[in-house]
Amino acid sequence: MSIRNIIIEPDPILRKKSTTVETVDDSTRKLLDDMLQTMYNAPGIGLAAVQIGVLKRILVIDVSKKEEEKKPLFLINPEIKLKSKKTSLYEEGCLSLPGYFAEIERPAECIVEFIDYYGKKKELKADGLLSTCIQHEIDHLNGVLFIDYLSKLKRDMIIKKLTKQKKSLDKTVL
Ligand code: GNR
Ligand code: NI
Repeated sequence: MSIRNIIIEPDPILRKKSTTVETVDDSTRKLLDDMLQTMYNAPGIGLAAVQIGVLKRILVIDVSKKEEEKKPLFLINPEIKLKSKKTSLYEEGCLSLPGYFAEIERPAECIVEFIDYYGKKKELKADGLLSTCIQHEIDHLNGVLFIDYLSKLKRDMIIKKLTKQKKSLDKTVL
């Protein structure tokens, strides 16, 4: 297992649409294991493959609390089957937008169909933080970031600051 580099906005990769996984084999499971380790290391509660530069429809999620036992979820080709009319607000963050947080409104509950670690088709009904996280991660697979739900003014300001951060980092590295 290895920790991979997380891609930070702005980066055109984050805006690409990820492709469907055709078969779940050992290389898929190696990727899932690397993603989980990268997510725990960050630390974060979810990670989409695109965030480590792999344009495949693959997610890892673990919304268990620190004191609780770990509950990793592996979702391949996730598809939202149902979204509740009721919405909820969560303060969202993103490992690709370090240091930025915003309250985002999304359907409170959802039912998601996916393929698991072993290649089996599964269905999951989610609410609370898990529901929000699943929707946040599926957005990544479609090139969408949570800042896309903010006003253009706020979004542009965040992107501008991240661009500056990257430029000054480039200078330190050079
Ligand atoms: O670690 C994360 N926390 C989080 C908090 C609220 C809503 C969504 C998330 S996902 C985020 C990790 C990440 O960027 N996943 O793509
Ligand atoms: Ni994210």
